[in-house]
Amino acid sequence: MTSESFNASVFLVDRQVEAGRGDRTAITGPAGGLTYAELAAHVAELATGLQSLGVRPEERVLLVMSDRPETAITILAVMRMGAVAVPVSTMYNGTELATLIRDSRARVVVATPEFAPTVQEALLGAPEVVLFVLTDAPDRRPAQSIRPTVRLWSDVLETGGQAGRTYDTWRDSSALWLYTSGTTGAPKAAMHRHGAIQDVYETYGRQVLGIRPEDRCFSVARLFFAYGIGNSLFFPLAAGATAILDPARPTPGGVIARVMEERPTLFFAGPTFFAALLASDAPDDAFQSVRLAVSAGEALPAEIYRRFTDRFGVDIIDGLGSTEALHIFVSNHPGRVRPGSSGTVVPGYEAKLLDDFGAPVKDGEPGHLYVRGDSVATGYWCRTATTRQVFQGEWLRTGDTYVRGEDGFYQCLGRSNDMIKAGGIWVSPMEVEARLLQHTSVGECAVVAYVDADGLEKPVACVVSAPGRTVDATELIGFCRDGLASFKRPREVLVLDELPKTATGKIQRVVVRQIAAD
Ligand code: 3SK
Repeated sequence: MTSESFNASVFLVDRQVEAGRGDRTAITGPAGGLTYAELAAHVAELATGLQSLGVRPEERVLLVMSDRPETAITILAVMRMGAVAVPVSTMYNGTELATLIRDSRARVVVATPEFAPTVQEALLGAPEVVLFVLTDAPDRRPAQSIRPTVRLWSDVLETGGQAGRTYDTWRDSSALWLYTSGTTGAPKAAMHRHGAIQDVYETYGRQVLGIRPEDRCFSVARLFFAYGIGNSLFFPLAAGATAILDPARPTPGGVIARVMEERPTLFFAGPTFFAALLASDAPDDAFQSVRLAVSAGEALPAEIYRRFTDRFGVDIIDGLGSTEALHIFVSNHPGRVRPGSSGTVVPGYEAKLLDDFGAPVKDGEPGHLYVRGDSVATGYWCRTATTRQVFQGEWLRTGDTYVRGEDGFYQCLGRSNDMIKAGGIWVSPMEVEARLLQHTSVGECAVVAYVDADGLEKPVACVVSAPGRTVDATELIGFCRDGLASFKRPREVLVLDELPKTATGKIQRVVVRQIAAD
């Protein structure tokens, strides 16, 4: 219902205080901790402070912030005062950031000190910004400028004083914009409603993760990703649990140290990071505290699942989510995992597979995956043509090709535009990659189409060797021929030092295709 009052910040924080959980830990980690009562007070203060500086409901506040308590407070305060939080990747350079600030029409930018120089550069190309709020660096105050006004975050908090009024947002009010470019294309903002935040908690958070107040959540994906903000903010706070926030850039060594120190019960990462953990010298009992690991971002190859669960003794549930859906809508379930499959449709969502002409495909046949559910974004900001292609009525076109078994389990065949037609038959890159990963010499791989001199597509494998191993291309092709229908085997194997990845750790297949073509 459009005009039902609902504020995601009140749902996530104030509700816990009202339920008598004020003294429980909401946030912990190396950058500091907060109880729910402290979090609620700071969120209210910052919301009031921002309002008193002229920040208005409905306008965008863009955040360039590492994962720390101030970031959670800022996101929640912006939502509480009815403005729209736009957390963006901290990996952009000044020019890229300026493009996003202009695109979002944000008049306010908030940053943590490590990104101050990038933001300062970006502001030269973003004339509409009137206020720049910087969280405190112990050794320096920000330089003042004529435009925009520069304020210290702690001063804004203090100005806020006693808690102000929550803006009367509705379920359908815009709460959060998340920029996505997929694996190609210019970033565009998926616009999410306040209600969608409760929706992802009720569907995936509660019914799949079974998250409870005793849980401690730690996510390798950062707060500026849809995956990360669900894992580190929406799910733990909605459940009255604890979020572990770490401002450091995640590396296998750093994450292992944090896991052993903070003892999370839920651990979230993507296949690339699980592979990196396997390649590290992490002790086998490093994940002792974890009751469940979650993988998303890309389909988790069965071989990485098997190696990780064998070595660390922790089960991984793989799931499929997207920025447009806000979180995961197809997933394996605790105790009901099928390795190599994305699982079944999460309660609260519906999925369908269609052929190229829009007709439903039978179980066992590949089709383009569409999903519907309440958490789906209202569209992309100022991208009408793309919005119409992707958001089709109630249905969201995911851009993935999947096959559904009779038992309702979905298996990823790849992005729809990554499928390879070899000898007139469709080949799933994922299927060939799953076979390659069974070979002990393969650490990571990506299979792409190479167009030969006759204009015909052939699968080519780009492979990174496993630590201490050497790849023998001929042997590897024979290994694939033994385990797959012959037409699916890679015709060539290229050994690379690393695979090109996006900021979110997804393989950039466009770049891999260029490498294969050269
Ligand atoms: O990046 C993804 O694919 C993803 C996975 C889970 C939840 C949200 C997202 C964007």
